[in-house]
Amino acid sequence: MKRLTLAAALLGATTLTVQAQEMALRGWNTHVPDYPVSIALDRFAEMVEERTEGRIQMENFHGATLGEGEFATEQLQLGALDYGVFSTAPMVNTVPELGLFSLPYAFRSPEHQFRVLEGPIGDEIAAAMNEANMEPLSWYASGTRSFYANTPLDSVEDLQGLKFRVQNSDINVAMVEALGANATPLPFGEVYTAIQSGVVDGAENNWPSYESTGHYEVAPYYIIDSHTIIPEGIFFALTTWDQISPEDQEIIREAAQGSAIYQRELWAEREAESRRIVEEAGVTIVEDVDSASFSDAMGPVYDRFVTDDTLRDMLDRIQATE
Ligand code: GTR
Repeated sequence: MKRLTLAAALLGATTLTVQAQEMALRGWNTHVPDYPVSIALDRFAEMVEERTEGRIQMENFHGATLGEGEFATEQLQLGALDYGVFSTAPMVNTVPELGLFSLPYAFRSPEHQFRVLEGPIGDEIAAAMNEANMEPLSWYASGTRSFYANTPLDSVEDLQGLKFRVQNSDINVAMVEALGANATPLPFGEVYTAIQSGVVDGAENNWPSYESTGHYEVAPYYIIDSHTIIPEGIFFALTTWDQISPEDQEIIREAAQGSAIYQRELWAEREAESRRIVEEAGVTIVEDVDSASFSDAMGPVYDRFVTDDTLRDMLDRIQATE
């Protein structure tokens, strides 16, 4: 009995020491500090530090100072980065299920995608991401992506033969090729110069990224074809996550979810604001788009990437999600 008590006391002491131990974590983000993602990620870090009473210290590195997205994604998967806000686009090659989230016109709206990610399919996605050393904690708004170029884009025909920068994923390349254009995968931070110097004719993104990067200055024709909604969220390296006590994991998960609610509010405001800024700067926006002419061309992308029964079944369930 005595021994047991002693053991229990020792165990208690060890737990206490572990809990009191400080962890210093590094967070990656590609965007400039006043972007909705960055502001919400800072809020996340503050909440974690406060609620863990300083047991966990968080340092966010904005503006891709720790490297561009493709590199940072690899670092996360290797456990060399602790956490950050990542786009799932460059993860498609390691987590095939995420490919479904890069398919053009697979989701009816950002809200539809949130319902999928926050429902049972989201649990399957998390399990698949765990296999690649990633733990998703919450999902941020990432808008709808459309094409823009340095030459007028009034219809799908205008894209033919042009060269577009895409995020680094085979699906994005296939999507652009299915539209009769050429795709060049490049890091996000290189797009402005690539358009300016004529390496590419354009790119594709949501309103806030189109505006915050200044891409609208060099590619002032934006066609709202709304081809993809690619998820982004706060992801931890599983190797880091596993070192955190269950109590602190709970605190961090809640903070991540709180920060996502905040980010979605900031996002809605910034989408409108960014559109206003680019319109005032004289960007030509084509709104009345024959979207069927875009989506009809995407058959080959689905044929090439939705290749096995597991993916086909998940896609059916995504499309059946209300
Ligand atoms: C943005 C997204 C970034 C990055 C970027 C890109 O919309 O927030 O994470 O993926 O697009 O085009 O590379």
